[in-house]
Amino acid sequence: MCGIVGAVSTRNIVPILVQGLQRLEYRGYDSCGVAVHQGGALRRSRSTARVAELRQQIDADGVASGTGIAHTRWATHGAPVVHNAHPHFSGGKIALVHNGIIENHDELRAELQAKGYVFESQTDTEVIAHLVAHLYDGDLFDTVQRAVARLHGAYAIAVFCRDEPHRVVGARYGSPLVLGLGDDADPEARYLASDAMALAGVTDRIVYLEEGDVVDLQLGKHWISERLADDNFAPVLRDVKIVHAHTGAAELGPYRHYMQKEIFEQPRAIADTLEGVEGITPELFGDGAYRVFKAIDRVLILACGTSYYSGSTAKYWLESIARIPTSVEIASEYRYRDSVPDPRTLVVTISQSGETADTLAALKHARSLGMPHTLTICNVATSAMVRECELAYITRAGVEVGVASTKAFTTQLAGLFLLTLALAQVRGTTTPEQEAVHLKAMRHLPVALQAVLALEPQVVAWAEAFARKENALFLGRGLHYPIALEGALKLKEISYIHAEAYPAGELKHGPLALVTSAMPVVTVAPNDALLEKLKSNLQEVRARGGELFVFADADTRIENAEGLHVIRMPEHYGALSPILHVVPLQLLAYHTACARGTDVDKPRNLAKSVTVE
Ligand code: HGA
Repeated sequence: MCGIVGAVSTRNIVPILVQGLQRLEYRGYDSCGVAVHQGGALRRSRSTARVAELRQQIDADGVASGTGIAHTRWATHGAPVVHNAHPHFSGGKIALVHNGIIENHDELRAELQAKGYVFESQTDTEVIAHLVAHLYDGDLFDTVQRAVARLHGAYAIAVFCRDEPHRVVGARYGSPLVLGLGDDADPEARYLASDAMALAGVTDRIVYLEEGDVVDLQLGKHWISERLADDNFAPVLRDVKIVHAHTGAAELGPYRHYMQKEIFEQPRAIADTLEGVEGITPELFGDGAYRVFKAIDRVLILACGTSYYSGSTAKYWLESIARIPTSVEIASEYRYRDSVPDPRTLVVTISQSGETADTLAALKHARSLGMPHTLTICNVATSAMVRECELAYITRAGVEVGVASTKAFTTQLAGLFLLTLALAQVRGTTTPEQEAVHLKAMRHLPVALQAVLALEPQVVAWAEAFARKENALFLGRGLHYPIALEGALKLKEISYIHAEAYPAGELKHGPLALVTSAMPVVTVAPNDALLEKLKSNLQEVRARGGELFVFADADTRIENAEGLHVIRMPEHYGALSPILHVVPLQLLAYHTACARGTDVDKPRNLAKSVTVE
């Protein structure tokens, strides 16, 4: 999603700004731009093409300076066209980039228009640029503090003023922003970025700004002010952390797309995630986890999208193995719902990036309701989510570039299974022998996943048929119902085929009406306690002429027949079976999308880390 980079330095910082944008590119964006302070004026280049094209445009325009800001935009207000791309200017004096959404933009726009400000875009962001220009009193740091006090909604901003060269001011509330300090090569430089990854190789000295902070960047110095409850600001010191951020620059190797590469990386990602897990102990989740696990008797999982489905799978594990009542909620719903809090709840958030705006807000909401015990399953150790939660399990999926999540999902499942076993241990619902059997099965997962990945050629054959469809149904039962949901989501996200998932027992309560010979029905068929029930559901589909595509465990005795296509999975893998069964669904979505010729790694309208509400 949107990215911000900003800098002040004695050298030309445009290459660093552009490189920063390139590092944030994989998150998805629809336009990009850079603005600098050059020759006593504001200059900018903006584009709806890729950052590589923006770089050429910048070179052609001769944009160069020691003061500048840059942005990748994922439009929320106003179409993805050049005049809506950031940076936005006001009066040839203020240049500003913004991540987030300003909720009172209509009211502010009316107010500023009445004062004579002319708007050139349809964005909510432009109101901030004009507001800063309107309030400007010769001191940008002070002005921004007064301006942000008028904003409702979420923002990370970077702004500079024509009248104050070598000064950039940043502010954050609800969207992430970090300050970077110059390294030995350029000690006077100061940087801003929405993610430390944008500054990888430029500096590893990072200050994570807190909610409400405003930061002043000047050559060789910086100041931070925190926002107080009465909307005044007070100077504050924030720790400098040494952060070895990944560059995100992963090589494609023999793969056609990052998504394919990431599907095939799952055995390694799971092995890395389990590395160092010598046995099950609450401390896998951080110091003090035993005390927390003893103090709770419910679990509330908050997540969005694919992470919501990993949480939905974990509910089955937590209730059946750890015998702990668990609810799973979509973060964007929970944060606004009038719910009944229970202080003896472990609030578990799940997010690949750890910056998902809705999940962060849901976490804060849960805490504000009096639920202090929080744990996150997250792929980014330096993220806001990890910093905000009492306990954490960091998955080691590595950088995930494809917008459609794959290895992040399966490693989340691995982390959630460990959580189940740790809670089961503390609650005495598993014996040491049962725990050892589960752990052994987890350690064998990388090998088991390899066997599933070997099914790719068979999935490719199915994908040809799928590519001609416009609708698909996915069925699963029990633990594999969330896997069917995830399979349908993958197909929607990257192939744009309309897909819906149902627990197979629900078919006859409505969706069976959709089944004709034109409707492929994908079924997840593990050899578990519900197999015979599932077989009856398959009969219901066949009886209506529906065409079945079944991923069946070896011992299910579901055989190929007229209108019934079977891909044989390995032996049933017990409680961990969802981690294996999701893989062919990822492959099916991937190869169907390839056959339809879509932009697999950057599907239309979607972004990687969803940092706006
Ligand atoms: N609301 C602004 C910024 C959008 C954003 O943060 N996207 O991730 C706009 O629409 O330009």
